[in-house]
Amino acid sequence: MGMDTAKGFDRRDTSLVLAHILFAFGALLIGGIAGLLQGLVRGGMIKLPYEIGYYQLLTAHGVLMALIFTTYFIIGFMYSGVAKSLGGYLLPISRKLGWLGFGLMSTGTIVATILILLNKATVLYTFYAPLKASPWFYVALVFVVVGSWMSGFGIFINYRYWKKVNQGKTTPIFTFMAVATMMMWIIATLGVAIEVLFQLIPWSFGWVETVNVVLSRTLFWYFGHPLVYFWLLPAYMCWYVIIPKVIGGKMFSDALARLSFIMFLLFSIPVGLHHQLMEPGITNVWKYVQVVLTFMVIIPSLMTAFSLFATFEQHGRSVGAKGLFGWLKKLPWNDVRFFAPFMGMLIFIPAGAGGIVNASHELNAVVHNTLWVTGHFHLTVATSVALTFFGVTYWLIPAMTGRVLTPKMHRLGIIQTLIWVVGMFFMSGSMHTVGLLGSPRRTAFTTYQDHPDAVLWMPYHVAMAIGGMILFIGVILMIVNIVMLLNAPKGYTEYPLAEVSEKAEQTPAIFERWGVWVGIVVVLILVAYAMPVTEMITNPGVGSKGFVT
Ligand code: HAS
Ligand code: CU
Repeated sequence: MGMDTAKGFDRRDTSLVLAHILFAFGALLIGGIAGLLQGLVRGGMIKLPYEIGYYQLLTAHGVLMALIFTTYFIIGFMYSGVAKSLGGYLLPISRKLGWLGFGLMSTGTIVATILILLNKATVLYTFYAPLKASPWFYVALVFVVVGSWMSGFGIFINYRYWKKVNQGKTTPIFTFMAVATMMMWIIATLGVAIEVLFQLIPWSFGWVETVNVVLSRTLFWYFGHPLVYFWLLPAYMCWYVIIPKVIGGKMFSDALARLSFIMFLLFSIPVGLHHQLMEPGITNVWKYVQVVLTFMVIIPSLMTAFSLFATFEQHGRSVGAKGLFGWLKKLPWNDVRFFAPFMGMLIFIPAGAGGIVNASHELNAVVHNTLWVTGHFHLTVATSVALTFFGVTYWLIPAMTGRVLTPKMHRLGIIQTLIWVVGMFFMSGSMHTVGLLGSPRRTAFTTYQDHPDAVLWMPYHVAMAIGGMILFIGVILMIVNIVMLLNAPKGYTEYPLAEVSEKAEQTPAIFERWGVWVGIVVVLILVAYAMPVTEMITNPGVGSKGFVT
């Protein structure tokens, strides 16, 4: 049935995957254009024509890059790996849910993008109240979220079916990780769904006059923090399961990898208040509790770093590496499937350290609402995650289309990666530095009446724009690479899923007792959120009218 042996995949699955991946890169291109322009505006280098606003571009950039590019890529990647690891094809019902999700998300994306371009939704990607968008923008967001749920259900159903036919067997790790990530996603999106349905939609239609701002932001960050792990975990899936195979080695430990995903499921959600440390109206105790939990969620990333070093070293030594760092030489530096994600890992070390700075209450007072934070997330999501997704693309597209990755493509991919890293060094480096000097985020070009502080900031803003220009070249080269991949020579490209090292421990069966984990998540959420949210509802203060920029 439609099984294409040259690819080892069902044609109907590959078209579902490709639709998601190509849509993702379309969003990256449009979001990249917005990013370039806003960088140049902020650097004082251009003025926007046709009454296009800076904040309008900033909204388009954030929504298309951070929300749309990521979500489409992630769903496409997960469906491909679930199909591969569960026997080569998807259940028909899962495939249908995947397409239903794609349709709903695309409808939402198109409507939202049009509204942003019409300047009817200039509310940035966090759509904080009291900034008010057209109600249809929020309705469009509901389509995107509900669409992603459909794809999540598709994965769950396929997984349940596999479990039934393979009783007693341990689920292939790729699918296990996809299930954990989607569970986290669904629990997390409940928060934003409540915010949008019960607060923002009634308020923007004018059915109610005011909105409880603190509550809306808390519901947003209940979702917004796990959102960043929804981006990160698929990158970790590549680091844990794909990269060992690409370098010719094995996974260091199956159990450790699964345990880290369970820890992400447990600790990703009850930590959103670390985005609201500087906000009034939330008792310090609850900020403290959530900062402690934030430090818990750092642990699985440290475990990941450890596993990766172990994988690299174990492989290096198995092929004869000597000395403390000899294994470094054994890594396949001219293989883009390795090189791009590796640069992502490398950059995640300073990126994660920056996150730990943010999470520390006193230091947060220094960096909050400055360009430092913008620098932080351009290293995390826009470099560690994005470069990993690019690295996946180089083999995923050929594997889906029955084509091969040529040496020339490897070279182009490595050049693309280097351009990205250099552009980000300038852009994010300047953002971090000028953020420490106090330059605010979410601000168009201004000289602040030539205040001495602002005079100091200007060179950094120009360096940011130069980095942005380099990055834009990186976006264009990535799109060129994708077009070339789609036209690469025909042939077989393997889907690289690693095996586990013989030295690894057995995987405990408790890891798949989802009921237990979800139960603990619910308890943690109640501990972290029940009291502060109750306070916000019973003592709402004065609600805010909407503001439109
Ligand atoms: Fe963050 C703000 C805290 C991780 C994204 N973050 C943001 C925002 C975004 C974002 C988008 O506590 C802005 C939201 C907005 O618009 O307002 N973040 C953290 C912490 C972590 C963290 C504690 N963030 C991420 C990730 C993101 C992301 C991941 C996207 C993907 N973040 C914050 C806080 C704020 C914040 C506050 C609010 C700031 C404010 O005031 O507004 C941690 O998860 C980080 C843990 C990571 C590590 C690194 C482990 C290293 C690894 C690599 C190993 C490398 C190898 C290769 C093996 C501890 C795994 C090396 C090989 C060699 C040979 C050397
Ligand atoms: Cu966070």
